[in-house]
Amino acid sequence: MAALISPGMQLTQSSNSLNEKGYIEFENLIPEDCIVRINELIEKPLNRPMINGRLGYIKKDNIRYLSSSLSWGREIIEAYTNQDIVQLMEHYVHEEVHLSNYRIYRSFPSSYERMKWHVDNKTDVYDEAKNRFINKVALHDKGIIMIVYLSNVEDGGLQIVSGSHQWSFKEDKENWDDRVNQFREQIVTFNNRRRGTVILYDYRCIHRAQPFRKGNPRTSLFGQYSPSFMPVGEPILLCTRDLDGLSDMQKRILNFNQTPSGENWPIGSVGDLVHEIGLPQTATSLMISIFKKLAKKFRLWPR
Ligand SMILES: O=C(O)CCC(=O)C(=O)O
Repeated sequence: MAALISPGMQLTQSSNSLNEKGYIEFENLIPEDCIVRINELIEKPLNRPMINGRLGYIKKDNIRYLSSSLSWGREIIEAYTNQDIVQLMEHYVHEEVHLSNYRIYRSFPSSYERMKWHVDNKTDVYDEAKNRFINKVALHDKGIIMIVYLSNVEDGGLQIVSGSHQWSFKEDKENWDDRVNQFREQIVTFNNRRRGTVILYDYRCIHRAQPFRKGNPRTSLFGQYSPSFMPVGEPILLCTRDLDGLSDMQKRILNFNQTPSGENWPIGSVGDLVHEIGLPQTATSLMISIFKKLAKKFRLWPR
């Protein structure tokens, strides 16, 4: 089990832990009332699929992704721009960082969905012609991912290969499923954690979400913070209600005045949406209604 480190810990000590193991874990770094409020803000949209411009969730595999995750309330912005966390990240990376990818999501148990073991020192550019994201590993990229558990997590938690940030970047390799036998002993699993747990890790570490077949869904907040020499990343969409009084640091982290270099991930598929809104049922009712109209027209029904 990973060692818990208190927020009072010195910056250099925390940074050393990141250097040595590739990760660090905090309890109570984000105030409990902020976590409660974020949960209130996201509950409704996490229960309605995004359709025709109405914000909600986008379904991909066994996960619901909240659309425009940063737009639902100021508390979400505060969590993403927490001063202690940003200070630690910049101390570790030796560069200013910015938020390049972000999402709030709810993962459901599944007997067949599995996230690949992977690294995130990469760029992901959307290819319009191929209609998909193209990922390219960037060997010189060194940054941090923050995951905040918004629900208690018993199963299906984050898994990290301890120390792998020290060697993974030597290979131009994003997916590591074929090497699991070589690093099995170094896997650290962040299960049985309370909501509010914050995990920071060097995104060159090999990691994934542990597959889980049963139990409660897991709700998480994910932010990828890249050094300034890396591309801006995803568009950051905010609500004007939340902009007053943002500090210069917050604006910098949120890429104010910068042009995004990509699209928001994920882009939902029509197939997933059809499944999500139960179109087979809708199609059946549509057919029944057409049948009834024809029957009426030809005076077959009602008699
Ligand atoms: O949710 C997790 O535990 C890991 C997420 C992750 O690795 C990703 O989204 O790339």
